[in-house]
Amino acid sequence: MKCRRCKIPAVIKLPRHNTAFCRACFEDYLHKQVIKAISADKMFSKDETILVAISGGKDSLALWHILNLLGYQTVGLHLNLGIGNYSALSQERTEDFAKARGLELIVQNYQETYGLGIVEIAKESARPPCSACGTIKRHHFNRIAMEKGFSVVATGHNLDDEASRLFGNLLNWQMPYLEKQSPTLSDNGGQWARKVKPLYRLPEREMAAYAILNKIDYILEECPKSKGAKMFVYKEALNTLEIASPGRKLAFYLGFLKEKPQLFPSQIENNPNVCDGCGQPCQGETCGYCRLIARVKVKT
Ligand code: Q46
Ligand code: ZN
Repeated sequence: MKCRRCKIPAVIKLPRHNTAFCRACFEDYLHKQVIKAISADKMFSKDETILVAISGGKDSLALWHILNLLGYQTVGLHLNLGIGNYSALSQERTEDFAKARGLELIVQNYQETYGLGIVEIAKESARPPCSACGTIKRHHFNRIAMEKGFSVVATGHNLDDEASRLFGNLLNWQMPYLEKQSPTLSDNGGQWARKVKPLYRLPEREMAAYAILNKIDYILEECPKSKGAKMFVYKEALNTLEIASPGRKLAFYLGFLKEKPQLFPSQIENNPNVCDGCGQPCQGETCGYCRLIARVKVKT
């Protein structure tokens, strides 16, 4: 197997592009996909400092690596979810990565903030762990960005994450979620930080290859609370389709983005309500985070 561009031995085959690349050409291709996402969706400029949400996994660490390589100013943000050894290891990987590269990192610990970890919060509020976790993560990304004056928050969601979320939203006809799904969520005229996903064009397999080639030391373990999550079933289903028809995953997601303005002419993300409790974007009067926390005896 030879690299299509320079004809030296290839390190990766990309069936969806009917091609193969050596390391240098693969990295060049991958960086261009990130640049394309940033410019097509007007995610951010080099004048801004980007708050990058870092879980300690391959996608977020690789995103941080790429943004710095491309010359963007960044600060990392790690939320320790309080899930035993998994969270301790995630924080360790993130801190080691930041330290080795001299990058600024903010760490927020759920256990210290609430006196409870995400598993206990989910139990007390009678919510599935991932649902409670997602709500709390979103709140703190927004809150920290607002308090520290960041105009943009970037997350490491890749194509598999976005396509499987779209698949789940369609299977369940979740119209409000479909309307909100986008690689860029508005800052509502500077009221909040913009939320962006610069890896949305890149599948998990390519991000894993990139992380390994760049010797990024990421956490290999899956979160113990992810077991049985529907999202993994949707990812599997899309992977089966991708094998039968390479490129299907990206076409599915890009097709949605193309049709979205016709499907939802007045986009909700450009006109959300403001939560009466915390001042963050929400769809009713009180946001999901404030409703969740009201049900849990957390330290204040
Ligand atoms: S960290 Fe949180 Fe994920 Fe763990 S509890 Fe679920 S949502 S699986 S990305
Ligand atoms: Zn709120």
